[in-house]
Amino acid sequence: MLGWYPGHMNKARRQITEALPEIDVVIEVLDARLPYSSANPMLAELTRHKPVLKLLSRADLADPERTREWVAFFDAQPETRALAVTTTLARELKRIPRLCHELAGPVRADRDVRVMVMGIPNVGKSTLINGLAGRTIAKTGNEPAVTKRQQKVRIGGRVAVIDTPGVLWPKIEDQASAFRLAASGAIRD
Ligand SMILES: Nc1nc2c(ncn2[C@@H]2O[C@H](COP(=O)(O)OP(=O)(O)OP(=O)(O)O)[C@@H](O)[C@H]2O)c(=O)[nH]1
Ligand SMILES: [Mg+2]
Repeated sequence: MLGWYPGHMNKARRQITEALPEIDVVIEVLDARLPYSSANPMLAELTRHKPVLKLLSRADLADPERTREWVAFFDAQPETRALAVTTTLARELKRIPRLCHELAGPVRADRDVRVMVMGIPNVGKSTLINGLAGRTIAKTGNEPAVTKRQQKVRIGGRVAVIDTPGVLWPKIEDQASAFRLAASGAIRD
């Protein structure tokens, strides 16, 4: 596996690190079919001082009972809320701005709550941005590395969200996880 980790992901991770000090809330997008394997430990380390909304995307493709258990598990963690959605259905995203405000706590009245959307490639981050904004501003597609750079969008309700390129981590130790990630489309064919 040595040397597989692409340069664009290094860059994406660096830019996430640079932008993080200004961020109030992180939305970590996970694949509802593989909530454990789609969680990037590198991002968890970067964001451990931020409140986080764990968004389980592709709920339409996952086992509803298992998904409920995962949501309850994440919801019980400190400074963490969880929500399972079919990200392509904008109506399922309506609760997200309010959840971001709750997680952020009080912010100055003259500025937006700043939210950064992050996660592995091809999990639905840009689809989420478009659904929240109510218009197509981010390019989406069923392959990894569609998003090349950060993009900030104000979605109303005093919330601004930043889309980021998908990031994996250099050494995927667990072979079962590597297989699930490949099957989910996070790694190029
Ligand atoms: N079935 C289903 N498909 C989804 C859902 N959310 C996103 N998709 C599809 O998943 C694919 C990837 O979506 P994107 O929003 O481009 O993913 P991304 O995380 O921005 O990907 P990168 O920018 O490459 O990191 C697209 O074909 C979406 O239509 C969902 O909840 N259910
Ligand atoms: Mg994208």
